[in-house]
Amino acid sequence: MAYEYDEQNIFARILRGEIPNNTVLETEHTLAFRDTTPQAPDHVLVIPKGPYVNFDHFSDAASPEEIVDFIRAVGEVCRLLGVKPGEGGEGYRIISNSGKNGVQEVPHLHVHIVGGRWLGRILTKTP
Ligand code: DGP
Repeated sequence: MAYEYDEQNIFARILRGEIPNNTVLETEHTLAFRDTTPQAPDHVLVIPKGPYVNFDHFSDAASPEEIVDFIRAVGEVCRLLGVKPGEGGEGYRIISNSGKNGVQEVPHLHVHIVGGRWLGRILTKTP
């Protein structure tokens, strides 16, 4: 089944400039901005500018240029946040929620980069 992209989702509206955002990085194909409900001192969302619903959609349908730009942007945001372990940072976690079980709230691909505090183990058994 093909993905249907909702042009009215909140990140599409951010990309069209209809809603303000706190930009951390913008490249040709990618935008990174601070999450409005941060779960840690560093909490940045990285999104492709193209209409992709989630990570597997992006993997299937994006061009090589978009994919390289996006992945490089993720690394660059980690550098800008100062969280890269190889450069003296304390580390970070990348999360990309998808669909119902992934509890995805906004249906436009985004990865969360979270850091600035100890994050605990990746998953708990709750609820
Ligand atoms: P999720 O789809 O569950 O992976 O998370 C969506 C995230 O998007 C959530 O952490 C809150 C954030 N968010 C929702 N609306 C806005 C918004 O208008 N601006 C920003 N910067 N973040 C938003």
